[in-house]
Amino acid sequence: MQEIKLRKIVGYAYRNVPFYRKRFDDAGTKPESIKSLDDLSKIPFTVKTDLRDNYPLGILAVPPNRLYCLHASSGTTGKPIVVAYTRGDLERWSKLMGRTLDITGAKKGDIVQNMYGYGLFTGGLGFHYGARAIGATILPTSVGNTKRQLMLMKDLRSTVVTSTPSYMVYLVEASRAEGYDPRTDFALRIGIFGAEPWSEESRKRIQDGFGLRAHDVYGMSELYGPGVGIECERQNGLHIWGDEFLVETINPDTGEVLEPGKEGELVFTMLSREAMPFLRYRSRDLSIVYEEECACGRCHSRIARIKGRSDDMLIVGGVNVFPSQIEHVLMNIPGLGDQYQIIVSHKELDRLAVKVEAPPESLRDPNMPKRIQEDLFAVLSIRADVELVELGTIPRSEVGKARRVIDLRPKD
Ligand code: DLL
Repeated sequence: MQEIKLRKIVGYAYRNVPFYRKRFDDAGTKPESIKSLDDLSKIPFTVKTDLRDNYPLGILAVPPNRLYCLHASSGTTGKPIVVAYTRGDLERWSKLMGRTLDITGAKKGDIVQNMYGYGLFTGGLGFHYGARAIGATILPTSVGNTKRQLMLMKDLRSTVVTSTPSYMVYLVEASRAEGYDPRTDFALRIGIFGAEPWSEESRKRIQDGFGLRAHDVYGMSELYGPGVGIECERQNGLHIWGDEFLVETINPDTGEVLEPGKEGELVFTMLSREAMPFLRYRSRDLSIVYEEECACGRCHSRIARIKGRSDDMLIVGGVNVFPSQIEHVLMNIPGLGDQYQIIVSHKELDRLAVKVEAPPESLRDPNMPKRIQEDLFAVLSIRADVELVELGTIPRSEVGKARRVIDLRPKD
């Protein structure tokens, strides 16, 4: 099935997307030469900056009037990347999300409290479609408003919860502070957490705190959104839905394809995406692919929990932040120095702070920090604490460069 779909999608992308036609032609690869899975490595990679270079919709394979939906996520500079879905894409994604919920044991009769953000981020709507697909009852609380989340979680007897893992770890303590006993006051039995890296230690805190089973879920906007991979009840690696995604690992420096079992960067080929077919898309996420059958009996191969990134993208409270986006904003504001520092910390929740050098006139300007904060918010959709400091005060290394990113978050 994968080979049939691969041949079809390669021909489709070549015929319908000038970007792919050029890529193939430049690489001297004929679509007809992709016959089996062994030929996958002949296909040139696609990368995030290809989306930026073709902003907003240059990689479309269908006329714009066939699009049913658009989402967006962080680009590497001022503009986001935009991803598009036809009606068929939305149906496929909904089915995948239904399966993603089903594998965790969620079913009709469950109340799914969906604490992922609704909007341009794919998390909220992705899980919404999935809950609809399995006939569960959806409670679309979206992000934030902790008191209300907890009140509804208790009063409506939510049984399944979806959110970033860091927010759920926070809720363990926040619920106690609000006077709840998280183990007895709530009816949660399943939690589905992803969109950012987390650890076994966080899993334990969530599971012990709320008395539920916590599943890791992986995805990204370019690959529909959440639902690319999900842990089954064995909680031993995330199954990648093999009828929709081919997964490879490569050496991030050389692009060389690695054997299963070796750690590298994950590369995905979508097998049926209509609006925006992604061929050999470099995720920049580091992991390991396991092809052995899982003890659950499913034959969809698995990946290990994401180990990190092969680029400098930060994830702050589930939101993707590229240091280059922050630089782009700062450089577009007149009256600032060119040295800055990005400080990420964690106190209950993730926090982002930006320190930037400025000449005396700007230091005296009372509106400057607010303006920077607003411009950063317009690009990142998160509020950063902004501090202006005198020129020359951000420490430089011996080669004269400032250390741009300081991540003070505990590793667990
Ligand atoms: O984060 C989609 C998503 C929503 C996944 C809800 C899971 C749950 P993006 O905003 O495009 O999409 O960010 C994608 O987030 O390349 C990873 O670096 C990171 N990421 C996603 N899931 C995990 C995970 C959504 N389970 C980027 N563990 C990806 C670690 C994750 N990192």
